[in-house]
Amino acid sequence: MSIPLDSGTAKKMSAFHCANQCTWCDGCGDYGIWTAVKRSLSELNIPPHGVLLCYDVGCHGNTSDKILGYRFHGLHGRVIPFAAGAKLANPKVPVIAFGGDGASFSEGVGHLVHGIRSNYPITFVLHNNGNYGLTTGQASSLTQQGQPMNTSPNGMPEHTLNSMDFVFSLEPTFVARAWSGDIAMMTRVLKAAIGHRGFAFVDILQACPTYNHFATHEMLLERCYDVNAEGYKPDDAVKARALALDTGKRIACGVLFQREDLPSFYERLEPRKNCKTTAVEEVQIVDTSEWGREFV
Ligand SMILES: Cc1ncc(C[n+]2csc(CCOP(=O)(O)OP(=O)(O)O)c2C)c(N)n1
Ligand code: SF4
Ligand SMILES: [Mg+2]
Repeated sequence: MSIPLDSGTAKKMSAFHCANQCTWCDGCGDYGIWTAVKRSLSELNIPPHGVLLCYDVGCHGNTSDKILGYRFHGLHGRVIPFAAGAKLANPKVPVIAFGGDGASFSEGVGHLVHGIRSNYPITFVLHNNGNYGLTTGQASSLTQQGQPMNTSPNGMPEHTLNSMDFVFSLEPTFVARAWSGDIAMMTRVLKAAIGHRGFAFVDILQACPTYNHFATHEMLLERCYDVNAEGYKPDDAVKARALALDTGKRIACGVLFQREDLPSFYERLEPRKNCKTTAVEEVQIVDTSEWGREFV
């Protein structure tokens, strides 16, 4: 692990407790993901003041004021550039970005491409509920083709984007999958992702009982299994890609692929090599008026 994660003192999940009431629908998978995030951070001994949690816009984004920690709640589809920028400014702090399937595979898909390609040293958690939840059940590019949704009552006409095939085509260094009803598995996967050297992509299949009637909690409970518990080793990208795509009968969850031999974006920056300080520690007031006069 390249990131020092243990702050030295044992922390409890309750350290992340926030008094604001949750507004998610009954049975929403966001409850499970929210719990697993708190659990993984406390098990890693990361206190609320030792992590940056960056939320996109959407139902999942409403977690931003239901948890303690340094938090950011941005524009739809734009969470990755913010999270990456914050991490580059202060690489000592673990950064976790959260995005919906709508944000990440439509409005913000370009950011996802370059997040993976650049291997920014951040964790990205996809709340994959297969629709635009906050805007009341619009079809997203990950909704099943033909599925009637509020914006396409006759069935979504376009074909569904194969998100895992797409992610693997970008040569990621970490890919994991979990589902919102299995807190123990989400916790294990999140802990591995937070400790990863570069960009960690975590796909969490999330129940949305209000609008997603095609990948329900019950269906996920039946099909999802822990591939690592069956002896699978996540060191072969070709095997991992095939496993990730084969969801017909069973859905492989756990750490699907990881390589730690490639440096992260920060480690590749020449000016930062051998630097003892971080960019935030170098901030100072500089009088630029003299240089400005050249242009007047
Ligand atoms: C650029 C932009 N496009 C559209 C919207 C409207 N909008 C807000 S939330 C949302 C749906 C979010 O869906 P998703 O990202 O999947 O998150 P979920 O609500 O499902 O968690 C949309 C379309 C917006 N705020 N900004
Ligand atoms: S609409 Fe779906 S994702 Fe949004 S709060 Fe309700 S169940 Fe959760
Ligand atoms: Mg969604």
